[in-house]
Amino acid sequence: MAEKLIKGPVSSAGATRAAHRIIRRSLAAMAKPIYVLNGPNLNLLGAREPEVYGRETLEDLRARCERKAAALGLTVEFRQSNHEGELVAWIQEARTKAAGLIVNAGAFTHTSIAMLDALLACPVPSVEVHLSNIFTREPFRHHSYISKAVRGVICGFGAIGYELAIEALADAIAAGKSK
Ligand code: CA2
Repeated sequence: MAEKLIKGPVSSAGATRAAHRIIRRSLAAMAKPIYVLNGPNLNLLGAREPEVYGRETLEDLRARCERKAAALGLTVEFRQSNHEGELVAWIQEARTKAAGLIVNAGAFTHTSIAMLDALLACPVPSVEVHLSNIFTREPFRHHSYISKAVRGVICGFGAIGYELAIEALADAIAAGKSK
């Protein structure tokens, strides 16, 4: 047994080097922010439909994400756009600039093959988030084009869903997951 303990690290120098490589990569990834991208009309949060989307404003959501990320030793780049092309450009930017990606694509969730294609081409781990439970709402909200391209989907938990997504990404980033 003792012999095994002594021999282990010496005979597994290759494995040790590989482990160091993974740690170096994870640390480098953690130096990059998690991109949190919000789609159309989410700038109206807090102003209308609190029974569906909650009372928090988009700025509250930003502060919540920043707090959660900081607690996990991460940072966030939090953005919102009403324009599909701008969201596509930001997903493309995330390919090299982000450690991970959270997307609430708003109504583009249910329409955008362009966002799906951008996400499929994005090598960083990503999570789709919805404030509301899209499956208990109108049938046209039940299908998401982008789900196919993400690691996981969180919906129906309101603002906390963004925090859950950050936790999931922190785990994926630390594990050196590429997608
Ligand atoms: O539940 C979500 O997070 C959604 O992505 C929100 C989108 C909706 O189209 C998706 O089906 C589900 C809509 C965001 C609109 O947000 C508003 C907030 C306040 C007032 C009006 C719209």
